[in-house]
Amino acid sequence: MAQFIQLVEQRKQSVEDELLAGLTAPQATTSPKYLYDALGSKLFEAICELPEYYPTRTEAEIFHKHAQEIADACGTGATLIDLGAGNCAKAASLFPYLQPTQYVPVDISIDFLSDAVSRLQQRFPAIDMVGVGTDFSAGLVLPETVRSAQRLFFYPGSSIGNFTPDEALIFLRQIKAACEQDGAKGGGLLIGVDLVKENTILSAAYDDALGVTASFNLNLLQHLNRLLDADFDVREWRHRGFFNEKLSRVEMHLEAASDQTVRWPDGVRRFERGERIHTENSYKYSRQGFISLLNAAGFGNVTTWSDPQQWFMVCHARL
Ligand code: AVJ
Repeated sequence: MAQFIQLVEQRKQSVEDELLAGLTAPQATTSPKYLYDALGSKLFEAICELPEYYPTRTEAEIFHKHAQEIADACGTGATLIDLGAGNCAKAASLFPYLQPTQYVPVDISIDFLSDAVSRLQQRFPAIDMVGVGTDFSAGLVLPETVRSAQRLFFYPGSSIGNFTPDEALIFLRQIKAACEQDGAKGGGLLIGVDLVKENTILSAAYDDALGVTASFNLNLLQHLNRLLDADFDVREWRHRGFFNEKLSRVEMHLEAASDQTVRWPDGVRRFERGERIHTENSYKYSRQGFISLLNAAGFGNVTTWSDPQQWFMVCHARL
Protein backbone atom coordinates (compact mmCIF):
# COMPACT_ATOMS: atom_id res chain seq x y z
CA MET A 1 0.00 0.00 0.00
CA ALA A 2 1.30 3.41 -0.91
CA GLN A 3 1.58 5.90 1.92
CA PHE A 4 0.32 9.51 1.67
CA ILE A 5 1.43 12.50 3.69
CA GLN A 6 -0.04 16.00 3.52
CA LEU A 7 2.45 18.48 4.96
CA VAL A 8 0.92 21.76 6.20
CA GLU A 9 -1.38 23.30 3.61
CA GLN A 10 -1.26 27.07 3.07
CA ARG A 11 -4.08 28.65 5.11
CA LYS A 12 -7.01 30.30 3.31
CA GLN A 13 -6.23 33.65 4.94
CA SER A 14 -2.62 33.63 3.79
CA VAL A 15 -3.69 32.64 0.25
CA GLU A 16 -6.02 35.67 0.19
CA ASP A 17 -3.40 38.02 1.66
CA GLU A 18 -0.78 36.88 -0.85
CA LEU A 19 -3.15 37.22 -3.82
CA LEU A 20 -4.56 40.61 -2.84
CA ALA A 21 -1.09 42.06 -2.18
CA GLY A 22 -0.13 41.03 -5.73
CA LEU A 23 -3.34 42.20 -7.37
CA THR A 24 -3.36 45.64 -5.75
CA ALA A 25 0.35 46.36 -6.42
CA PRO A 26 1.03 49.07 -9.08
CA GLN A 27 2.18 46.26 -11.43
CA ALA A 28 -0.37 43.55 -10.66
CA THR A 29 1.11 40.03 -10.36
CA THR A 30 0.02 36.54 -9.31
CA SER A 31 2.10 33.45 -8.56
CA PRO A 32 2.06 30.85 -11.38
CA LYS A 33 0.92 28.20 -8.88
CA TYR A 34 -2.62 29.64 -9.15
CA LEU A 35 -2.75 28.55 -12.80
CA TYR A 36 -3.21 24.96 -11.59
CA ASP A 37 -6.73 24.42 -10.29
CA ALA A 38 -8.40 21.21 -11.54
CA LEU A 39 -9.23 22.70 -14.98
CA GLY A 40 -5.85 24.49 -15.18
CA SER A 41 -4.03 21.17 -14.67
CA LYS A 42 -6.05 19.63 -17.52
CA LEU A 43 -5.39 22.62 -19.78
CA PHE A 44 -1.67 22.27 -19.02
CA GLU A 45 -1.83 18.60 -20.07
CA ALA A 46 -3.45 19.80 -23.33
CA ILE A 47 -0.66 22.39 -23.82
CA CYS A 48 1.86 19.53 -23.65
CA GLU A 49 0.18 17.98 -26.73
CA LEU A 50 0.31 21.15 -28.86
CA PRO A 51 2.56 21.20 -31.94
CA GLU A 52 4.00 24.57 -30.83
CA TYR A 53 4.81 23.45 -27.27
CA TYR A 54 8.09 21.62 -27.93
CA PRO A 55 9.47 21.21 -24.33
CA THR A 56 7.48 18.11 -23.24
CA ARG A 57 8.02 16.26 -26.50
CA THR A 58 11.69 17.18 -26.77
CA GLU A 59 12.46 16.21 -23.19
CA ALA A 60 10.69 12.85 -23.64
CA GLU A 61 12.78 12.26 -26.77
CA ILE A 62 15.99 12.93 -24.85
CA PHE A 63 14.98 10.58 -22.00
CA HIS A 64 14.00 7.90 -24.51
CA LYS A 65 17.14 8.15 -26.61
CA HIS A 66 19.63 8.32 -23.72
CA ALA A 67 17.77 6.32 -21.05
CA GLN A 68 20.60 3.84 -20.40
CA GLU A 69 23.34 6.49 -20.29
CA ILE A 70 21.22 8.61 -17.97
CA ALA A 71 20.63 5.63 -15.68
CA ASP A 72 24.38 4.86 -15.70
CA ALA A 73 25.07 8.44 -14.56
CA CYS A 74 22.33 8.41 -11.89
CA GLY A 75 22.98 4.92 -10.54
CA THR A 76 20.23 2.45 -9.59
CA GLY A 77 18.47 1.55 -6.34
CA ALA A 78 18.06 5.14 -5.10
CA THR A 79 15.16 6.90 -3.42
CA LEU A 80 13.63 8.84 -6.32
CA ILE A 81 12.12 12.16 -5.20
CA ASP A 82 9.86 13.53 -7.95
CA LEU A 83 9.31 17.29 -7.57
CA GLY A 84 5.96 18.38 -9.06
CA ALA A 85 5.11 14.78 -9.93
CA GLY A 86 1.56 15.46 -11.25
CA ASN A 87 0.41 12.20 -12.90
CA CYS A 88 3.84 10.57 -12.22
CA ALA A 89 4.10 9.46 -15.87
CA LYS A 90 7.58 10.85 -16.57
CA ALA A 91 9.18 9.14 -13.56
CA ALA A 92 7.28 5.90 -14.18
CA SER A 93 8.70 5.64 -17.69
CA LEU A 94 12.20 5.74 -16.15
CA PHE A 95 11.55 3.10 -13.43
CA PRO A 96 12.83 0.21 -15.58
CA TYR A 97 16.12 2.07 -15.98
CA LEU A 98 16.57 3.82 -12.62
CA GLN A 99 15.11 0.90 -10.60
CA PRO A 100 14.37 3.02 -7.54
CA THR A 101 13.96 1.29 -4.17
CA GLN A 102 11.65 4.04 -2.94
CA TYR A 103 9.56 6.54 -4.95
CA VAL A 104 8.52 9.86 -3.35
CA PRO A 105 6.26 11.94 -5.64
CA VAL A 106 5.79 15.47 -4.30
CA ASP A 107 3.03 17.79 -5.52
CA ILE A 108 1.14 20.83 -4.29
CA SER A 109 -2.06 18.79 -3.96
CA ILE A 110 -2.20 15.27 -2.56
CA ASP A 111 -5.63 14.82 -4.23
CA PHE A 112 -4.19 15.07 -7.71
CA LEU A 113 -1.38 12.66 -6.76
CA SER A 114 -3.19 9.95 -4.86
CA ASP A 115 -5.02 8.29 -7.76
CA ALA A 116 -1.89 8.20 -9.90
CA VAL A 117 0.26 6.81 -7.07
CA SER A 118 -2.25 4.12 -6.09
CA ARG A 119 -2.37 2.89 -9.69
CA LEU A 120 1.43 3.02 -9.99
CA GLN A 121 1.86 1.04 -6.76
CA GLN A 122 -0.14 -1.82 -8.32
CA ARG A 123 2.09 -1.84 -11.39
CA PHE A 124 5.28 -1.71 -9.31
CA PRO A 125 4.54 -3.50 -6.02
CA ALA A 126 8.23 -3.85 -5.12
CA ILE A 127 8.83 -0.08 -4.94
CA ASP A 128 8.02 1.59 -1.61
CA MET A 129 5.88 4.67 -2.50
CA VAL A 130 5.31 7.73 -0.32
CA GLY A 131 3.14 10.51 -1.84
CA VAL A 132 3.77 13.94 -0.33
CA GLY A 133 1.43 16.95 -0.64
CA THR A 134 3.32 20.20 -0.12
CA ASP A 135 4.20 23.48 -1.85
CA PHE A 136 7.95 22.86 -2.13
CA SER A 137 8.50 26.19 -3.94
CA ALA A 138 8.27 27.76 -0.46
CA GLY A 139 11.04 25.48 0.86
CA LEU A 140 11.96 21.83 0.56
CA VAL A 141 10.86 19.74 3.57
CA LEU A 142 10.74 15.94 3.39
CA PRO A 143 8.84 13.61 5.75
CA GLU A 144 10.83 11.23 7.97
CA THR A 145 9.75 8.17 5.99
CA VAL A 146 11.96 9.30 3.10
CA ARG A 147 14.96 7.00 3.27
CA SER A 148 18.38 8.48 3.78
CA ALA A 149 19.92 6.07 1.29
CA GLN A 150 21.12 7.64 -1.96
CA ARG A 151 18.61 10.36 -2.90
CA LEU A 152 17.96 11.16 -6.54
CA PHE A 153 15.90 14.33 -7.06
CA PHE A 154 13.91 14.46 -10.30
CA TYR A 155 12.78 17.89 -11.53
CA PRO A 156 11.74 17.56 -15.19
CA GLY A 157 9.74 19.77 -17.56
CA SER A 158 11.79 22.93 -17.09
CA SER A 159 9.71 23.91 -14.06
CA ILE A 160 12.89 25.46 -12.64
CA GLY A 161 12.17 28.22 -15.21
CA ASN A 162 9.39 29.60 -13.01
CA PHE A 163 12.03 30.75 -10.49
CA THR A 164 14.23 33.78 -11.15
CA PRO A 165 17.89 32.72 -11.48
CA ASP A 166 18.53 33.96 -7.89
CA GLU A 167 15.61 31.93 -6.54
CA ALA A 168 16.69 28.93 -8.64
CA LEU A 169 20.13 29.06 -7.01
CA ILE A 170 18.58 29.03 -3.52
CA PHE A 171 16.33 26.12 -4.50
CA LEU A 172 19.22 24.11 -6.01
CA ARG A 173 21.21 24.68 -2.81
CA GLN A 174 18.31 23.21 -0.82
CA ILE A 175 18.33 20.12 -3.04
CA LYS A 176 22.07 19.82 -2.62
CA ALA A 177 21.65 20.02 1.18
CA ALA A 178 18.90 17.37 1.09
CA CYS A 179 21.24 15.05 -0.85
CA GLU A 180 23.49 15.07 2.24
CA GLN A 181 20.88 15.26 5.04
CA ASP A 182 20.40 12.44 7.56
CA GLY A 183 23.67 10.88 6.49
CA ALA A 184 22.49 10.46 2.87
CA LYS A 185 25.32 9.88 0.40
CA GLY A 186 25.88 9.61 -3.33
CA GLY A 187 22.70 11.45 -4.30
CA GLY A 188 22.11 13.83 -7.15
CA LEU A 189 19.68 15.72 -9.32
CA LEU A 190 18.16 14.85 -12.70
CA ILE A 191 16.65 18.02 -14.14
CA GLY A 192 15.12 19.22 -17.43
CA VAL A 193 15.95 22.75 -18.60
CA ASP A 194 14.60 24.74 -21.53
CA LEU A 195 17.26 26.46 -23.62
CA VAL A 196 17.35 29.90 -25.26
CA LYS A 197 16.33 29.79 -28.89
CA GLU A 198 14.80 31.87 -31.66
CA ASN A 199 12.15 34.32 -30.51
CA THR A 200 9.49 33.10 -32.98
CA ILE A 201 9.70 29.52 -31.68
CA LEU A 202 9.53 30.59 -28.03
CA SER A 203 6.66 33.01 -28.60
CA ALA A 204 4.60 30.45 -30.54
CA ALA A 205 5.08 27.89 -27.74
CA TYR A 206 3.38 30.30 -25.30
CA ASP A 207 0.83 31.79 -27.70
CA ASP A 208 -0.43 28.83 -29.75
CA ALA A 209 -2.81 28.96 -32.70
CA LEU A 210 -5.64 27.05 -30.97
CA GLY A 211 -5.60 29.37 -27.99
CA VAL A 212 -5.07 26.59 -25.43
CA THR A 213 -2.38 28.60 -23.63
CA ALA A 214 -4.72 31.61 -23.73
CA SER A 215 -7.42 29.49 -22.04
CA PHE A 216 -4.89 28.21 -19.49
CA ASN A 217 -3.92 31.81 -18.63
CA LEU A 218 -7.50 33.18 -18.64
CA ASN A 219 -8.71 30.29 -16.46
CA LEU A 220 -6.61 31.90 -13.70
CA LEU A 221 -9.29 34.61 -13.47
CA GLN A 222 -12.00 32.03 -12.79
CA HIS A 223 -9.77 30.46 -10.15
CA LEU A 224 -9.25 33.92 -8.58
CA ASN A 225 -13.00 34.55 -8.61
CA ARG A 226 -13.46 31.37 -6.55
CA LEU A 227 -10.52 31.94 -4.20
CA LEU A 228 -11.32 35.60 -3.50
CA ASP A 229 -15.06 35.74 -4.23
CA ALA A 230 -14.06 38.34 -6.86
CA ASP A 231 -15.87 39.30 -10.08
CA PHE A 232 -13.29 39.24 -12.90
CA ASP A 233 -15.12 39.18 -16.25
CA VAL A 234 -13.03 36.72 -18.28
CA ARG A 235 -14.37 38.10 -21.58
CA GLU A 236 -12.82 41.50 -20.82
CA TRP A 237 -9.25 40.12 -20.70
CA ARG A 238 -6.74 39.02 -23.35
CA HIS A 239 -3.82 36.57 -23.17
CA ARG A 240 -0.29 37.84 -23.88
CA GLY A 241 2.69 35.47 -24.14
CA PHE A 242 6.08 36.60 -25.50
CA PHE A 243 9.84 36.23 -25.10
CA ASN A 244 11.61 39.01 -23.21
CA GLU A 245 15.09 38.68 -24.71
CA LYS A 246 16.78 41.06 -22.32
CA LEU A 247 15.73 39.03 -19.27
CA SER A 248 15.89 35.68 -21.10
CA ARG A 249 12.39 34.72 -20.09
CA VAL A 250 8.98 34.10 -21.60
CA GLU A 251 6.38 36.24 -19.86
CA MET A 252 2.66 35.60 -19.61
CA HIS A 253 0.28 38.45 -18.87
CA LEU A 254 -3.45 39.06 -18.84
CA GLU A 255 -4.32 42.38 -20.45
CA ALA A 256 -7.50 44.37 -19.74
CA ALA A 257 -9.49 44.84 -22.96
CA SER A 258 -11.47 47.73 -21.45
CA ASP A 259 -11.45 50.09 -18.46
CA GLN A 260 -12.98 48.14 -15.61
CA THR A 261 -13.34 47.72 -11.86
CA VAL A 262 -12.86 44.34 -10.22
CA ARG A 263 -14.50 43.84 -6.80
CA TRP A 264 -14.10 41.39 -3.90
CA PRO A 265 -15.70 41.44 -0.42
CA ASP A 266 -13.53 44.17 1.12
CA GLY A 267 -11.76 45.84 -1.79
CA VAL A 268 -11.62 46.86 -5.44
CA ARG A 269 -9.01 47.35 -8.13
CA ARG A 270 -9.44 49.55 -11.17
CA PHE A 271 -7.77 48.44 -14.38
CA GLU A 272 -7.39 50.70 -17.39
CA ARG A 273 -7.62 49.29 -20.88
CA GLY A 274 -4.18 47.83 -21.77
CA GLU A 275 -3.13 47.38 -18.14
CA ARG A 276 -1.73 43.94 -17.36
CA ILE A 277 -1.55 41.30 -14.66
CA HIS A 278 1.81 39.48 -14.84
CA THR A 279 0.96 35.79 -14.35
CA GLU A 280 4.11 33.80 -15.16
CA ASN A 281 7.81 33.90 -16.02
CA SER A 282 9.52 31.00 -17.72
CA TYR A 283 13.31 31.53 -17.76
CA LYS A 284 15.37 30.10 -20.61
CA TYR A 285 19.03 29.22 -20.06
CA SER A 286 22.14 28.64 -22.14
CA ARG A 287 23.81 25.27 -21.53
CA GLN A 288 26.84 26.91 -19.90
CA GLY A 289 24.70 29.36 -17.92
CA PHE A 290 22.78 26.53 -16.29
CA ILE A 291 25.89 24.44 -15.61
CA SER A 292 27.38 27.49 -13.84
CA LEU A 293 24.23 27.77 -11.71
CA LEU A 294 24.53 24.07 -10.74
CA ASN A 295 28.21 24.59 -9.91
CA ALA A 296 27.38 27.64 -7.79
CA ALA A 297 24.81 25.53 -5.89
CA GLY A 298 27.54 23.02 -5.00
CA PHE A 299 27.08 20.40 -7.71
CA GLY A 300 30.61 19.97 -9.05
CA ASN A 301 29.87 17.14 -11.45
CA VAL A 302 27.43 17.78 -14.30
CA THR A 303 26.55 15.64 -17.34
CA THR A 304 24.14 16.95 -20.00
CA TRP A 305 22.10 15.48 -22.85
CA SER A 306 20.31 17.45 -25.55
CA ASP A 307 18.29 17.02 -28.77
CA PRO A 308 19.90 17.60 -32.19
CA GLN A 309 18.47 21.16 -32.40
CA GLN A 310 19.65 21.93 -28.83
CA TRP A 311 16.22 23.19 -27.82
CA PHE A 312 16.11 21.39 -24.47
CA MET A 313 18.61 19.89 -22.05
CA VAL A 314 18.54 17.16 -19.43
CA CYS A 315 21.24 17.44 -16.72
CA HIS A 316 22.48 15.01 -14.11
CA ALA A 317 24.29 16.84 -11.32
CA ARG A 318 26.09 15.41 -8.31
CA LEU A 319 28.31 16.77 -5.56
C1 AVJ B 1 5.24 24.00 -16.20
C2 AVJ B 1 6.47 26.00 -15.79
C3 AVJ B 1 7.38 24.30 -17.20
O1 AVJ B 1 6.99 27.39 -18.30
O2 AVJ B 1 6.73 26.10 -20.01
C4 AVJ B 1 3.38 26.32 -20.27
C5 AVJ B 1 4.22 26.30 -17.80
N1 AVJ B 1 3.02 28.08 -19.10
N2 AVJ B 1 2.75 27.21 -21.04
C6 AVJ B 1 6.47 26.43 -18.85
C7 AVJ B 1 3.56 26.88 -19.04
C8 AVJ B 1 2.52 28.27 -20.33
C9 AVJ B 1 5.49 25.55 -18.06
N3 AVJ B 1 6.13 25.00 -16.81
